[in-house]
Amino acid sequence: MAARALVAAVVLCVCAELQEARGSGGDAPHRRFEYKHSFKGPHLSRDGSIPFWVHTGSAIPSADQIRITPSLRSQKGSVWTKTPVSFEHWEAEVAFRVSGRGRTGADGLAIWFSAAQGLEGPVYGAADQWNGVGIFFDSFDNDGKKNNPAVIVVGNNGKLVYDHQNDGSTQALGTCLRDFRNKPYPVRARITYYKKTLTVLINNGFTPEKEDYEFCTKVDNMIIPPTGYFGISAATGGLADDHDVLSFLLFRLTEPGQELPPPEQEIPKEEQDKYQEEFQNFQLELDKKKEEFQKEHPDVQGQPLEDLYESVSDREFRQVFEGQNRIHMEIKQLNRQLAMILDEQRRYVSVITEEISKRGTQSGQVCLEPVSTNPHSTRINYKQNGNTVSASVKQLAVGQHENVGGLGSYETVQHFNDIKEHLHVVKRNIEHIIQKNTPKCPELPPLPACLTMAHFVAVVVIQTLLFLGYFMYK
Ligand SMILES: [Ca+2]
Ligand SMILES: [Ca+2]
Repeated sequence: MAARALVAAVVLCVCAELQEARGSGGDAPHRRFEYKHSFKGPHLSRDGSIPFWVHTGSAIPSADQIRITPSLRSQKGSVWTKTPVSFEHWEAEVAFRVSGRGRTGADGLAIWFSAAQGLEGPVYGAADQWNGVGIFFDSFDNDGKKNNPAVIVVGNNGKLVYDHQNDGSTQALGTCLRDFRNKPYPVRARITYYKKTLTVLINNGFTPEKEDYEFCTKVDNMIIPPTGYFGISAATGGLADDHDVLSFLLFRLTEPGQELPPPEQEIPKEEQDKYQEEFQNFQLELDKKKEEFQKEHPDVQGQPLEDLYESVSDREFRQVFEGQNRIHMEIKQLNRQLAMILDEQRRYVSVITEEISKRGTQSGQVCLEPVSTNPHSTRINYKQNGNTVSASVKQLAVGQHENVGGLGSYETVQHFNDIKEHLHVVKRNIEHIIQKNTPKCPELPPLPACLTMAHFVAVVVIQTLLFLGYFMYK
């Protein structure tokens, strides 16, 4: 019940906020919702009781309404606030339905503010000789004046006996004719008691518009007890209607400029404990119902309904997750390839280092074969620059070694650049040394002369003579 009460309170508070907005302009009084003197669906009642309210007679609370009387003969029922109210100004909004098969119905419904709870009696199911005010929705035309259904306001100081036979017409402080039976939407009554004036507005239930109120009646200089109980009662007679109340919302009114009353004190510990117990019972019942559902539907057993379908946000999460997984796999693949490349490089470097150190130990100096393929070049001695080359290669090896240890992407790239630079240094050194120390080709000794001028002239002369002789012969 506690959970329900709290839910109802939250729902009602939202309504109250909306109502506040309505009443916040101009000279309108400040409205504050009073959940302890109100009720409303959809969790109005769960176990047959109404939080903060008592019910008697034929009244049957359900989740979304209270049936004050069923459409049976001679029924009486009522609901009353458990605690008295002592607001100087107030406003009550009541939504109800009066429905029956007959063209006329009976008896009617009453909204009360009286000094005592009129738990049972002859006046629309509540006690007569009340001290306060009753707003009656009289369905049945007892006096035959064809002026029912009607709304009448009757005040009482606790001594007056209601004139039922005349539909209270002799006692009415205000009245209006309204047919409130069998309407498509709930009928609503807004009763305002402000500055000793009681105003009744009626929404006739022809439209779903909740604020569609019409003026019914007004009573000036209305004196009511400073403290009293709110109640709703109903009765049937020979004819019978269903009298259903959907909500009762009470607002405390405060004049503009007046200090707002202090907020309600905290819930007493006794009530807190009670609510806690109710809440636990509610949870147990819920678990029980879940089990029953699973037994009845074994095909979805162990599989909560909400897991059967993927929501939009779930799908987005899944896609992001899958995308990240793919990126992760790609990075891993790249990492593996990089490791292979680095491994290969390390092998080359170690071969070079080995070779250099071997040569170094052989001659005490670092010597390398020239890179050039010039057939004339001979062995080159890198005596002067050997140390630099060796250092570079060693550094290269160290860098390479560090690389293998840490394969972080950025560091790896850095190391690669380092290696590249070192290799360039090595290359430059080698080129420099080659340029500096390349030996020139030895000059060849002059070949011995095999043809003298005299021989040459003699041969030419002989050839000329032979040529001339040949022509002469011809
Ligand atoms: Ca009547
Ligand atoms: Ca009448």
